[in-house]
Amino acid sequence: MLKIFDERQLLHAPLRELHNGDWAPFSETPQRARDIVASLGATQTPRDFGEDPIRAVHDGDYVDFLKAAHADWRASGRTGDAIGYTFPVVGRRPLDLTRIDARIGAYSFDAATPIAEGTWETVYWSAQCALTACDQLLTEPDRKTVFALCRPPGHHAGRDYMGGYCYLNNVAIAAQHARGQHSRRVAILDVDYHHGNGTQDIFYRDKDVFFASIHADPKTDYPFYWGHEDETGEGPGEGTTLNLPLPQGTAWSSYKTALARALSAITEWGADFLILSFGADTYAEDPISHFQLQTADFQRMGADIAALKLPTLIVMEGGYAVGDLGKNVDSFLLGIEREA
Ligand code: SP5
Ligand code: ZN
Repeated sequence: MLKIFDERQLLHAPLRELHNGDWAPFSETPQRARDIVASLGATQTPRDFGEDPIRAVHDGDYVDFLKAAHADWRASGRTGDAIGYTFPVVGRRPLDLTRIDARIGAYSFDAATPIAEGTWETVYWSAQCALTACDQLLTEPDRKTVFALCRPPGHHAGRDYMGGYCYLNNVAIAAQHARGQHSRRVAILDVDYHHGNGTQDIFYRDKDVFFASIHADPKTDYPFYWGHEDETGEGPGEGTTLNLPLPQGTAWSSYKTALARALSAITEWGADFLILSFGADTYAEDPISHFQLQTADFQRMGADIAALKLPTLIVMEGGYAVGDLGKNVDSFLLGIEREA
């Protein structure tokens, strides 16, 4: 299986995040990607598609903000990573605010997503990674699956906001490329422990992209405000969003039932291209999550997904059990390859 990764994705390394009322070490570390790379074998570097496909999903002012935010932070006399502390609660009037704290709050929904010196370069190459993998799958018909080792992850990022360690929405950027350039009927399946609120938000009113997510119930888990069962899409997109929240403690025996539901919804909808938001934070030993999947369960998950026989782009999202991350990704890819 072709695997895409770029060393520049290691540059972004914020020190800390606000969590449960206190500072905590930043969980989304470069070591995550190193751990996966170490067990993947050979990877290829991405092509450079430029900013156009990024700007096809994200608002231009948000992208401009991301590129300049760290320098703006330093210019206002700060040290360390740029991080917001005030967020507009309801709606965001187009105010002409210049202070970095006002702007960073307006473009983020949590204080767990700092901007460090190498952040733009890292998120740029992470997006190129998804685009390259997607393009290979579209242009080389012999390929059934390609893995994009995206880091940082992307599924919490919306058109004009960051959050949950995510800045650019890698799967949305790839989905837009697949439908825009290649007229594909795209379904996105999100199996990260956390609900993919950014992806949902981007396609919520879109009838041509199906979004299904299996995740920890937002009544108890981050990101709290999205991912509830009654969120099913809006306007023309009504019925093209499927949320399957599961309780903390969920193991494979009940996870697989939800997975089967998501997969049959994708089949019924008539997708001809599948993009997977793959998070390994459903693992029993994940330090920030509360499901009970074992390493061997990822192989089962991969096999069930590959049984759809759709061209499948696998995009890395979360997973924080450094040390076991590589073997969990391997187990998943093995399941995909054996069945494909
Ligand atoms: C992509 C993804 O999996 N994002 C998850 C974001 C979850 N943020 C809320 C939980 C934060 C827990 N942080 C604990 C820090 C200890 N190092
Ligand atoms: Zn996650």
